[in-house]
Amino acid sequence: MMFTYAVVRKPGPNFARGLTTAAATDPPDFETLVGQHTEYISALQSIGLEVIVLDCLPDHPDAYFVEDTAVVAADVAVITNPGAESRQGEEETIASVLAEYRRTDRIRPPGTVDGGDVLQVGNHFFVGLSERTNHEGAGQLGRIFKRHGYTYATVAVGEGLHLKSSVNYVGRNTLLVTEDFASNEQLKAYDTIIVDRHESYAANTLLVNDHLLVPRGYPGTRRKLDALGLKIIELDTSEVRKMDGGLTCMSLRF
Ligand code: CIR
Repeated sequence: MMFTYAVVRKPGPNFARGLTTAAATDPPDFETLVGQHTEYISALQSIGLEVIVLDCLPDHPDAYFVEDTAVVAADVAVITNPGAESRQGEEETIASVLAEYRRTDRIRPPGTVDGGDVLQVGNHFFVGLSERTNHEGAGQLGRIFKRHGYTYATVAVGEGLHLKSSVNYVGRNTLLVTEDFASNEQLKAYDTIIVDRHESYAANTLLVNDHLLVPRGYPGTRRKLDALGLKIIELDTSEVRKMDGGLTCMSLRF
């Protein structure tokens, strides 16, 4: 999968009012976040992507995490119905952007899907069943994929917010996985790099063409990824992490 475009959204001053399970930590610092967002955009541009930057949405603090609102394949963009009530409606602003680049389809209620639960590896999609993505939504998505010639399988997401909080494709037929997914039967067709438990956040690593974007501050995972021989860009995601986000959910690539 070679990407040409990325869609990102500016963080809003309301960012800290989004959903998070990290209630005990300090709230995100807005200025630091803006700096991290700018570095993220620069990294994507340095890889050669054209970055489309959307304005923040005053009514949706989590709209920054654009990946949850759509799944973009080579020939179709599926607009999701996000699983958290406070996030429903974010997808409308994404739909109009993606319609310029792809035929679009939709996940319809009672189906819910968050894009963070959808991992594409070649012509195959793994769809995580999570607190955000339900059976009905996964089924709708699977039927759309099938019509477009893809295969798909559901994966139970026991731990973590989304599938891609724990499992990501890092090239060379290899998945980067947390210990919880290390012996998952559904993933056995791939080699795995297992992230140590104390670094499990680093599983949220993003393959963009011939580069890996890796969260800064996880040296054990960095060493393991070096063995793949890809170019690595480390990025600080400290403020995004405070809202349960990571490198994958900060953009939509296609
Ligand atoms: C949420 O709970 O919806 C946001 N605070 C974080 C979403 C992160 N998205 C992702 O990992 N795909």
